[in-house]
Amino acid sequence: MQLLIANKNYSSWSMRPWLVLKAFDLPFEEVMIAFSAQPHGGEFKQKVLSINPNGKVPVLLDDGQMIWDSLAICEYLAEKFPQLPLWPADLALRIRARCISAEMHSGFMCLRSQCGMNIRADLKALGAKLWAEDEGLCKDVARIEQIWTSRPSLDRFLCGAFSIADAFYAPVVMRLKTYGLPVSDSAQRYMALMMAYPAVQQWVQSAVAEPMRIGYLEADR
Ligand SMILES: N[C@@H](CCC(=O)N[C@@H](CS)C(=O)NCC(=O)O)C(=O)O
Repeated sequence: MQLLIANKNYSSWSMRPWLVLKAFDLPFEEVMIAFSAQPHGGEFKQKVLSINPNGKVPVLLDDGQMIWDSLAICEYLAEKFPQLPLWPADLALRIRARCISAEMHSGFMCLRSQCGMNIRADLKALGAKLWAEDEGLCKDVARIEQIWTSRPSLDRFLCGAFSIADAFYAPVVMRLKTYGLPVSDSAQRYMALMMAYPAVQQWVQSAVAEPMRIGYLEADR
C-alpha cells in the first residue's frame, strides 16, 4: 500500500489514515507531496491531479485501486483487515465510533476554518482572540467536549481502545494545543493520552522537523 499525504505539520486530513496504518502496524509506503506556495495550486496540485482527479490528499493506492478520501480509506482498511479492531468489535461502540467519525468528517467547520492545523506553531494569542469573538468556534469546541467527555472510560480512548475515531479527532487535539483553547480536565486527559500515543508522537516529531514553511497556511500570512 502507498499512502499519499501532504506536509505533516499542516495536513490534518492526511494525519487520520496515516495514524490508523501506524497504530495497527499495517505495512505501507508513505509518499509526501509538499504543498506549494500558491494556495490550492502549483506543483502540489499538478502532482496530485496526475493521480487523483479530485486533486486532494490523502490517497491510498493498493492493488490497482485508488481510494481518495480519508474516511473511505479507513473503511477500506477496516474491510481489508477484518481481524483487526480498526472499528470497535462491540456493536454499540462501533456505532458510536462511526457516528463521531462521520460527524468530524462533515462538521466542525468553524474550528477547521479558523484554527488550521499547524502543529509546531504557538498561536495562543490568536486563539484567545478567536475564543472571545467567534461564537461558532466556541460551539464547535463545546460539542467536542461532549463527545470526548462521554467516552466509556476517562482513562481510555473515545471508544475504548484506539480506533479510527481517535484518528479522526487527533487533528483537533493538535489544534486545541496550538491555539490554547480552554477545555475541561476530562478533555485535557484525553489530549494527554493522545499526545503520549506512539503513532501520534511519531507524526508530531516528523511535523516539527519539517523544514518547509507554507505562507498561506500560517496565521501571520
Ligand atoms: N474530505 C477529504 C478532504 C481532503 C482535503 O481537503 N485534503 C487537503 C489536504 S489536508 C488537500 O488536499 N488540499 C489541497 C487543495 O484543496 O488544493 C478527505 O477526507 O480526504
